[in-house]
Amino acid sequence: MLTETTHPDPSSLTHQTQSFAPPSDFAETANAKDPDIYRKAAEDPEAFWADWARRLDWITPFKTVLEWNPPHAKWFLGGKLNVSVNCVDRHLASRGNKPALVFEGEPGDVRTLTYSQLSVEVNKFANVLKSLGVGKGDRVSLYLPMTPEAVIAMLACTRIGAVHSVIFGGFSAESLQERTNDSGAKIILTADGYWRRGHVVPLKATTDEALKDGCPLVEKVIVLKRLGDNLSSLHMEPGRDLWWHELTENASMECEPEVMDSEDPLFILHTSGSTGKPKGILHTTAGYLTGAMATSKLVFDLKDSDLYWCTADIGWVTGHSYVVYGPLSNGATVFLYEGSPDWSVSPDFSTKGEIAVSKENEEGNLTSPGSQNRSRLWEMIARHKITILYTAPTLIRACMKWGDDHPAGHDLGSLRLLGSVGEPINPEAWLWYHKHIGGGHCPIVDTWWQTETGAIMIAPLPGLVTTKPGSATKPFPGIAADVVDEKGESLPAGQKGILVIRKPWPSMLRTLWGNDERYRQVYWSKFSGIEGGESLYFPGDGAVKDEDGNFWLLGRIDDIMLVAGHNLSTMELESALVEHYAVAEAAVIGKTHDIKGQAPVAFVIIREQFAPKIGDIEAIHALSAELKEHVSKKLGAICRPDDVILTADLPKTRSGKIMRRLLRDIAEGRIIGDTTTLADPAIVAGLKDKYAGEES
Ligand code: 6R9
Repeated sequence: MLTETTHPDPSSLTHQTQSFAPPSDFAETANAKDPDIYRKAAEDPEAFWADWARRLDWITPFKTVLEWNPPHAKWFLGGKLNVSVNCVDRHLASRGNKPALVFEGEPGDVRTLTYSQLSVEVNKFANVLKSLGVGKGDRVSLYLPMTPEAVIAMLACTRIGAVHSVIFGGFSAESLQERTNDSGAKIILTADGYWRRGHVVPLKATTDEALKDGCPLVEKVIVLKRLGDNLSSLHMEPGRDLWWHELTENASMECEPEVMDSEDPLFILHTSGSTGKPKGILHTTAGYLTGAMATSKLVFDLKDSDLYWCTADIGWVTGHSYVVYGPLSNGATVFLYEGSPDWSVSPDFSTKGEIAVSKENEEGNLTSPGSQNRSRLWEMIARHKITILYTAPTLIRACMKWGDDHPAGHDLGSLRLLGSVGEPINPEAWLWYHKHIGGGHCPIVDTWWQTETGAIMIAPLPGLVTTKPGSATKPFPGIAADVVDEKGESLPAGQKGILVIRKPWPSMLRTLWGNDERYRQVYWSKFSGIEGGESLYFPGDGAVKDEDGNFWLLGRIDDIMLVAGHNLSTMELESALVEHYAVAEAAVIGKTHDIKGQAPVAFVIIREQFAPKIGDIEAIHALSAELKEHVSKKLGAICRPDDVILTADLPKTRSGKIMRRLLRDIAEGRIIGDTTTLADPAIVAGLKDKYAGEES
């Protein structure tokens, strides 16, 4: 179905005229500078991966590289190792005094932990877990803020062979309960709360709610004191709840690392998926770490001198692979930030102690006095001299909306590489990022991958690959990505189709926790009717290759519209809309249409300086009409949206992905389904009223 037509206007997405060759000074010193890496890895991917795996510290070397019984892969069989040893201990001799983590809290408190200090904390906390009866194979729920303790806790689990399951600190009690029960964790690690836009997110209170008759297996809760002594309402359940600092105070600084098999489980991470119960993605030890280490080193070009910042929360896979395991296995220095990108405490308040800036307001809520600060990110980059920034298109577009002045007012000269992840980045945002953040000289790595893939799959090697705004470019060496039709046949350049991975790779998910049948069905059944189809991994994304072999991701297959017989990806229309000077962000969906099958509907956020006044119906209609015309001119009349709705906000998940399913529900007048994973559920109600009022 996807392949009946080619692009209605081939001059749009894949024919971006601009391209950016790696700057020569960057290329000369890049970690990957031999273009032969691609050919060699393609000829013998197993040898390529085995070579990377050998760069880990092994207790017993592996004997067999791969055992592949589709859809089950085992990598580096016979090998024994420990992840915390690879992320901490092995750097102690050469990098003991090098910072491993540089942390800044929202109130402005800064903490640095060297590799030696990290080692002490990891060993101590591993002993704490052990003393509470946690051992190899046991599951542990982490419901923590973005403080160094989150990283310490993850590494402590790996030290004793416990399987961590991180639950994003913005999720509800219900989500915490569901995920904790699904993994069967008997212990939850949490904090009293954390700072977000000057307010406290009360993690412990939410944990209590989740535990109220809800998690029968949970025996203990360890509580980190992030907020100090000011939170009067905190309840500690005797016999169940324990303070982190009290437990660690006298814990031993030495904890023998557990000897783990290559294929022992490392972590479970739930992804929501578009419908139904969250899927518990299972990653194992050696393959995952090999993938995270190799991709960090080559895609981010990590050097010992870098201060690297990935803005993702550890609640997402990006936080697992590119805040913790990838950079630390490479001995890098990682920057961590607790709070919101547009907030600062007022300078009148000292930031000496962690909590010096906090006070309880009249309602008894803890607040930190401060105000909106849309320069916060750039201030931190300038202050700490951050060299690599890896973030999401949603944040880049928010910064575009806030205006160019914020980055312009700060010295971002320390930056040398920029990255993007989470969604397709539209060329307009890519170019803005390149110019206003990267000063025109930083390569941008647009990285396509998934929770399931464990590590980056499609992205440029920044010293080798010429980038084009909007394309994730080439599969990482050793990754056999392709674009195919419904029959699994490879498609030529320019034809839109389904992205597949033809060969197993080390960091691939091994199964869905407790549900191998669903694992087969979701990822491996799409092509099971054709010969060899059971070994084609189906990620659920659409893509098209260009003449140069670059991959252009088109969003989820579900987000591809069939308009009067033409396949249009929502991504292409969104990209065209964002090219209009007045548009900051756009989300397009296909709504059912009697004649055309589906008709595009656009929800558009206007840049602040061009936004019509509320109630100025004439101006609103004129701008909507102009935008319809703009899309029509850019992509062809077939793409003209039936409706353009101007809105202040879009429904997004906590990780910034637009929930198009909800927009479809709104456009088709359906009752809105599950909104629990939304960052702000109120947006949906507002949009629903708006749509009913403005539909033409
Ligand atoms: C790492 C992460 C995975 C889905 C994936 C795709 C979308 C991620 C992208 C991208 C285009 C990119 N996606 N990166 N689409 N270009 N650079 O985001 O994992 O949360 O599991 O989401 O995100 O649709 O299938 P996850």
